[in-house]
Amino acid sequence: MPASFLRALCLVIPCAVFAGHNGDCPIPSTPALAEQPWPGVNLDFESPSVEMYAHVDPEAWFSAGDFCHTNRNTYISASGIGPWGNIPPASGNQYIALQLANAFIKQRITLPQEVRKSGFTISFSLSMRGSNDAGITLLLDDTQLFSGKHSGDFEKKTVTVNSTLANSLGTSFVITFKSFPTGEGDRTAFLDNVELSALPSSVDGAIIQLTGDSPTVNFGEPDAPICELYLNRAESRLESTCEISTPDHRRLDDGKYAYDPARELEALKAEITELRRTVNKLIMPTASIEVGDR
Ligand SMILES: [Ca+2]
Repeated sequence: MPASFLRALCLVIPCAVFAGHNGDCPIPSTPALAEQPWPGVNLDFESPSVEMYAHVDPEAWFSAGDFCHTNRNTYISASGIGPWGNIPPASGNQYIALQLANAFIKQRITLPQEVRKSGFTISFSLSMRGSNDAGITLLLDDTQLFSGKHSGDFEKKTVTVNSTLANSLGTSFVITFKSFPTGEGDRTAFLDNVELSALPSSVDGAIIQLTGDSPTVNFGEPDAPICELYLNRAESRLESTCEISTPDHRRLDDGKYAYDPARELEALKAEITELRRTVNKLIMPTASIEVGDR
């Protein structure tokens, strides 16, 4: 059936009857998506607010389907719709419905560097219209992470994006939920309460390890460093050709770290006093001589 004929017919007959004729119903290209901040916007489909249900784009998402089903692909639905089974939302008061073949929603989300390193989880809840047999497929960019279905009250699913996959996504990614059609006609899947959560970092902090016989940190140009910090192996001591200052702009050779004659004198006096006590103990049994001040 030619696409032009289908398009004309779609104007007078509900296009649901053509579901599955995807060869005649090309899927429109996705426009450049505005980047939403991590961990995503309107993931619980509470905006815009609707009464009962409405064919509207959820805020921050791009929603569409193939040509024949334009405006018949996605709904935002409020709870308590009898024909759809009175299934309560998994979060808030609304969820989204992907009704026909090739219906989808997409959102581009910023991926912070720390989340690229740790990886993250994607959890979401899905269900379907009671009399249907419908599912949902989840993709990150072009990578499929989940495809499945559930009937009855919303059921939570969780998939893990490990650090290897997360790091391959770059600084942002497109998350897509699309219908997983099990047949022609009305195959309405429900989606709600999408959540993205960073995995805990495997290590708190970081370790810098310098190996080799002469570990050195150079400051400045590689071939002409301004100064360097290096290990004196013989004395197990870090040494620097730089002057090292404290935050209050004192150098380490100032103050308590500097040579202090008065402090040295007091230390010597204490050592002498201790030495006298030791000598007196040794000579007392055999002599009456007592070592004292002169
Ligand atoms: Ca919700």
